[in-house]
Amino acid sequence: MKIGIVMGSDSDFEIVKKSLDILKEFNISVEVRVLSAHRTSDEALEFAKNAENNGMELLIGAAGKAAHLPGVLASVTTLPVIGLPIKSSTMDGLDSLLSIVQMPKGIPVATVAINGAENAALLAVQILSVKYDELKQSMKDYREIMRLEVLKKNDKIVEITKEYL
Ligand code: RP5
Repeated sequence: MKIGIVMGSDSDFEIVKKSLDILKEFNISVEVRVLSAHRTSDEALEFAKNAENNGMELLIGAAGKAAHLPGVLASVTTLPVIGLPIKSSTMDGLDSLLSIVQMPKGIPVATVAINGAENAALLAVQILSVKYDELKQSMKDYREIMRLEVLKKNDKIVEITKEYL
């Protein structure tokens, strides 16, 4: 199974890398590109148009500022597109979030939180798990590990706050 991740600039990579690490945990291979909706629009469109034929089952588009990239990708493919707003400007990423989430009807982009790279990857896994049963089990295991980690943190805080009882 394979997905594509397109980011608008190499300056987005530090955040995008968090998606890659999670996708690796789930054994999902990823084609990664730096393609801007504005600065390399032909190449971005070409990548999205050919994504399905090239074996990709979903796209993540990561961009900041006037973040048109995920919407532009979504306009030329029927693969699901997840938008990852990057905090890369003086507006704290709110510009990116609104640029990505406010798609016109007909061309949806499933938008995660500003810099929410982990959730972009997890949502991708969950979408693919409709088709791949093994991902469903892996996601259940992932959540169980997360649950146990939180409970461990709870135990620690309960212990160090005993004196306030
Ligand atoms: C967007 O502009 C990119 O996605 C990036 O988040 C932002 C800044 O790009 P650079 O000026 O760092 O290349 O297109």
